[in-house]
Amino acid sequence: MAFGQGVIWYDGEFVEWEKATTHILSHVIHYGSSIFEGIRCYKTTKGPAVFRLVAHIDRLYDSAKIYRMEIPYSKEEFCENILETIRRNKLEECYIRPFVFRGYGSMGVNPLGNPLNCAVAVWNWGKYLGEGALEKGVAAKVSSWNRPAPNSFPSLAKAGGNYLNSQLIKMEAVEAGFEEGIALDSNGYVSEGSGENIFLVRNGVIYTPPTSSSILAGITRHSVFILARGLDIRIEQQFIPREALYIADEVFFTGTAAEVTPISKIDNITIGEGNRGLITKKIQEEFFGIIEGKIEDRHKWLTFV
Ligand code: PPE
Repeated sequence: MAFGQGVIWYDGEFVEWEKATTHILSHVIHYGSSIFEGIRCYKTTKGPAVFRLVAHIDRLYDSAKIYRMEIPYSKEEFCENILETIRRNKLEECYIRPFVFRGYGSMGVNPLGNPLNCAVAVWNWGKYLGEGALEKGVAAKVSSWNRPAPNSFPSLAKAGGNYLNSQLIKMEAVEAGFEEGIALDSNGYVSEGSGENIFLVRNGVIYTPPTSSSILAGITRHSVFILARGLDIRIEQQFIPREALYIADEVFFTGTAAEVTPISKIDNITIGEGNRGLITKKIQEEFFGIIEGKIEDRHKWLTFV
């Protein structure tokens, strides 16, 4: 099913794609009041399987809690709705977008008088950072836009409004001829990409910014921690100064959409040899091995559809 086709689960019912609409005076349209997830379903040798479904649903409910949204379904029901949406659309692999938003009722910043709407859409979504990105890597630019300061926009909530900041980062990068932007936190330390977490490798050790650097606590990021430990590669969370990126042996992005994508150049400085590094490749092999069903799913990351 391509983007624009099939059925969408919307407030407890399956509706045709073009009928899944909301009023233009919905709260979310004016004030960015939504929370969402991005999940991938992969075609494995044993049939379609969703990667880390429970972890994503837990994060959705965490985002809801931060924004005082009472989702009227249990986590189990939400998971089942996702699986059923994939089945009804007869997809072997897809991107899954569950979301919850403040709907139509009243205007004004106070969201509490508006209904909460819930939906799940699925579609085929190819390579996020372009064809060949997983092998060759992408060029990135340190953004002139920072991530929000602590206690401004909560970065641990995956909220629609946060993505205005991401859009500024992405547009600046793309208009300057780069595939992606890398934002610093409000103290000037490396934070993350517009829609990805970031890792660097130096002298055989992997480093990534801590959650206190205004990052989204990525589920792919968490998976990399577990894969690295399984490979006996040391991995540390620490504040990362911008210039550490330039002198790293390898740098890579992680995310549901971006998966594990090497970064070959930052601010036109070549990283390492300028191609996918050895540790990045090892992490990719483990990651893609598990999601394709070629390596045993020893961490129970797959939910079969
Ligand atoms: N940081 C940000 C800001 C972010 O949006 C994502 C996911 C991540 C880190 C990585 O998180 P995780 O997917 O749990 O490993 N970005 C989602 C949205 C991308 C989009 O363009 O839409 C995604 O990858 O699905």
